Amino acid sequence: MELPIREGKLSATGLKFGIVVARFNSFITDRLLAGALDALRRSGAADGDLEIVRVPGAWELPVAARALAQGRRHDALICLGAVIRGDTPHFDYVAGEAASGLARIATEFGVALGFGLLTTNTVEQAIDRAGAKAGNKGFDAAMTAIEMANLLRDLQPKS
Ligand code: INI
Repeated sequence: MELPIREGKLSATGLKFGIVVARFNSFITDRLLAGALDALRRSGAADGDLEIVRVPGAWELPVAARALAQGRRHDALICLGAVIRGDTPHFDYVAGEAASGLARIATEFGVALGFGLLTTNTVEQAIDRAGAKAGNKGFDAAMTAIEMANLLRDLQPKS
């Protein structure tokens, strides 16, 4: 007997995306954005269905994502930022608040949200995850957003 497994397909055709990008550490976040756009276009998204919102830093990602979620114009959100550890505890506050704020929005609004926030100890680790040795976290976040948008649509009660 075939098991009734539900999983989201990886097609972005006809889906609308809101992408929130932090400007802080833009030499990294620009690469994350390029990765996300590459994933969306290669999966069938049209440029006219993409809305890009820039915010000062990762700490501002949740409030902008919340505004987009409230607008309900998008099938999925993708949030991109890079928090790199310095010598002070600032890192923990920015990274922690950004991550928990985004998780709260995803669950509260039931919206597909690709979490593309890098939290690294060094600049080199961030570079590696923004298109160098360890893939591109922006690309991965966009693919997750596509899959979750399709899955959540499929899980909606049928009227
Ligand atoms: N914002 C980041 O996106 N990454 C960081 O590494 C970072 N550090 O290290 O300070 C950072 N700080 C700014 C923060 O996100 C807010 O924009 C700022 O505090 C103004 O509210």
